Amino acid sequence: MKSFFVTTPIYYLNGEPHLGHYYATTIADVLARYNRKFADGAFFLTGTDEHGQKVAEAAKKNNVTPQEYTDTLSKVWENTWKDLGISYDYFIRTTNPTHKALCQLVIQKLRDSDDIYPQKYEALYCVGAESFVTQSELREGGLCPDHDEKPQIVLEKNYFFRLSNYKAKVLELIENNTIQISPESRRNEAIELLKNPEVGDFSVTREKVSWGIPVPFDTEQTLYVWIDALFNYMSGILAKKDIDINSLSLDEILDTIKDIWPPDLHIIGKDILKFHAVYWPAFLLALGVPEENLPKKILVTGFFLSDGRKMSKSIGNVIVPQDIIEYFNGITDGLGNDILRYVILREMRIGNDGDITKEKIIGIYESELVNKFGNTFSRVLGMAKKYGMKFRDLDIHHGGRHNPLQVDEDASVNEVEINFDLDSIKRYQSWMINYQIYEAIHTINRMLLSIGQEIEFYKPWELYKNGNTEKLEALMRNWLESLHQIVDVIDPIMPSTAKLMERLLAGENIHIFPRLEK
Ligand code: ME8
Repeated sequence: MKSFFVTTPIYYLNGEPHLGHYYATTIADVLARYNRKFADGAFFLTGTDEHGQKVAEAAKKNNVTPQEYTDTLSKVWENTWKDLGISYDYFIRTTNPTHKALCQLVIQKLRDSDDIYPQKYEALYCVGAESFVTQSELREGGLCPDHDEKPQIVLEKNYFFRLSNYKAKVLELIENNTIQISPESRRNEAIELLKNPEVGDFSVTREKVSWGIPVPFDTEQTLYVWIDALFNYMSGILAKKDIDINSLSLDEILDTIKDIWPPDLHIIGKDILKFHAVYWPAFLLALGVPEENLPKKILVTGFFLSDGRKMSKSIGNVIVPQDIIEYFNGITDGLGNDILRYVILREMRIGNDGDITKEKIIGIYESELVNKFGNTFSRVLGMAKKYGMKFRDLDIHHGGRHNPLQVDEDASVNEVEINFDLDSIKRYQSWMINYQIYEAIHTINRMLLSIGQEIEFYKPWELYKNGNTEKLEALMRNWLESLHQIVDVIDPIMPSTAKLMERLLAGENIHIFPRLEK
């Protein structure tokens, strides 16, 4: 059985992780955890993009060699994800020897098949974006659209990739959804790019950038950092499996990773759509990778803004997740990271831009985590305690919640909107299978709301007063089972909270989301 293969972009090492990187990585983490728990397992790959001009310049600024610089900083990134409980299966560095060997095999194969050719040319290059830009893309003042930099004029001999030979095929694969792109607006953008005659053959090597993977057939050249970067999605699996690729063909290589390859989901920011939706499939096709072995889906996130602009290391307007996490760690029992995860996934529908302020986070914390999650748990568990019923004693079977109608056949369900039934879990799963975490969270909120509505409708305090124990027990069993199911569905999104909730259900006297002091 193939596991769900999910990737984040590999991040440039010209700074430390900020909220934008945390966002993409958290989405991947939630989906990996979901698939491990509810489906056939996951392989979750993340890492760092270590070559190229931008990283070389950052190293120089710090008076160290690029290798020393990347060794130190990649550890910072890896440790940040570890500290945040990000459940990646492998952390790929593009300075990894297996990665380098794969890239050299790739460029050699492209040369042998005449998919690349040498050419002299002059163009504009933005180091911040590690990308060639055209005059028409520049902002006012001749600046790069995403960075406060004037592009450099580059005059070099490079090798060019014959993208023009593959554009029609990639277009067909996107139009017939062999490669899915979400949201729709980004799919349309990719289609536009593929129809645009200006998007043509492009340079895949650099002559004057020494910090890169050497081109095996031309000692003057290194690989363009983006070609190098994209192949992390393949080399990451090979490195994890510790496969020596030196005597293998690409077909044999793919055969060794077929329990994971192809990628089910690439999570990327909207700034790197062209590389993933146009260049990446074109390279794979040029290498002879069959259609069914191409990436299945590209999920394109919007930007976190700060002061109305993209939060960016190059611009320097970043918010780091740790500041927010520490604040909430001070209030809760170490749930700061979970709270931030919840808020960013609940607040930003994937694809939209957004900003997160401390006020916004506090608002959502109070209205949902305190008032819905915390409140429902303490209400149900408080009643169970008062009525002398323990979770254990009620013979609760996982997933065996009864429909409230079976509890009281006379009850008029029309009088109250009862949404929490066995379908809620299915609804949650269908959102998650479609990577709609925002909607999945909404479903969980509806489940909590329904428990509250049922309590108001059945008035357990009256049943207790009237000595209607049988009905009271049946209801309490349902509510406790509902809480158990909430723990299951919240686990991929807020794993530490789920653990605390389990302890609560086991009878420990703890408080998950305390109210903030005014
Ligand atoms: O582009 N809001 O790396 P990178 C949301 N190395 N997401 C953001 C963000 C923001 N303000 N800023 C960054 C690169 N990101 C290449 C990728 S992949 C083969 C190579 C996220 O460090 C977003 O997903 O500049 C973006 O695509 C990613 O960080 C990588 O940014």
